[in-house]
Amino acid sequence: LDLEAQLVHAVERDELDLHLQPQQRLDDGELVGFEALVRWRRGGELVSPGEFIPIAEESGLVIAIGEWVLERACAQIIALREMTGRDFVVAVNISARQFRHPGFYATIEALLARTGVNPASLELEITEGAVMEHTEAAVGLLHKLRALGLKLSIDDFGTGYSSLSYLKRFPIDKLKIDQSFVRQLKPNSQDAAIVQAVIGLGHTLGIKVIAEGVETIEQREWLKRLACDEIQGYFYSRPLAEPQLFAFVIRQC
Ligand code: G
Ligand code: G
Ligand code: MN
Ligand code: NA
Repeated sequence: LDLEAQLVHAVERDELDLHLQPQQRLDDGELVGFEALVRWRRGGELVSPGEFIPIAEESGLVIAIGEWVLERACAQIIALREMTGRDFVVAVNISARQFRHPGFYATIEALLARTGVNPASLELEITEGAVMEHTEAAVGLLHKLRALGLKLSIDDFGTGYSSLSYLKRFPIDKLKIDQSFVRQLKPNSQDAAIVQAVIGLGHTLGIKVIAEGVETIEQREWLKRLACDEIQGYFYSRPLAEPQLFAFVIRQC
């Protein structure tokens, strides 16, 4: 059976897991949120979302998988709140097709009503590609989602066809600097110049900036010096499944 045929049953057979990768604020070192990353247990092997999300996107299965992810993310927001008394932000990756799906807004609205989560605890990560096509509709939708109280971020910032003008028109809370700019980050490098420019641009527009793929203390220190707001990456923590996730949170709180 090919991946697509098996993926059809992944949700109903309970083969998906949601791992959460912690995000750290740099000025005080606080744990502030998480990115939700889906995993597929296919038979005995773990299939990476880099492999199956494009198939899900192509076939339309990404709508059902995306709803499952949103549902689980809200359940985790509630569980984390019960455990710590704090509201953490959980960021969910929204694929281009999911974002453009006519039922997307209604799905989000119903989810918030049903679960009762604080909307400010749910962040939607959109890629530049998803918002750059059909710009008028995208702008309208982003404003409607923002009016619900959700957080919005641009994922993989700098790798797409970034048009800087959209940052002015889109109600964005956060830019996520792609890991490709962080990997070889060192003082006086080209990547450092790009990262510094993105942070300056974000801050000028009142947008927070998080750097992804931070693996070393040197990268973290350099980002802190550049006034980057938050980091995410193996240096702080890998994406965590449930028992490790709750242990990590208890250690931080
Ligand atoms: O966790 P990992 O590095 O394997 O993720 C690979 C890719 O899959 C990343 O680009 C990530 O954004 C994407 N991805 C992970 N989880 C989800 C999800 O729930 N929905 C969508 N649309 N993409 C996801
Ligand atoms: O496209 P997106 O930014 O959503 O993808 C995030 C992906 O990056 C996830 O699949 C996650 O597993 C991976 N990731 C998270 N932290 C690190 C890191 O420090 N180094 C590397 N190489 N990958 C990371
Ligand atoms: Mn992401
Ligand atoms: Na990213």
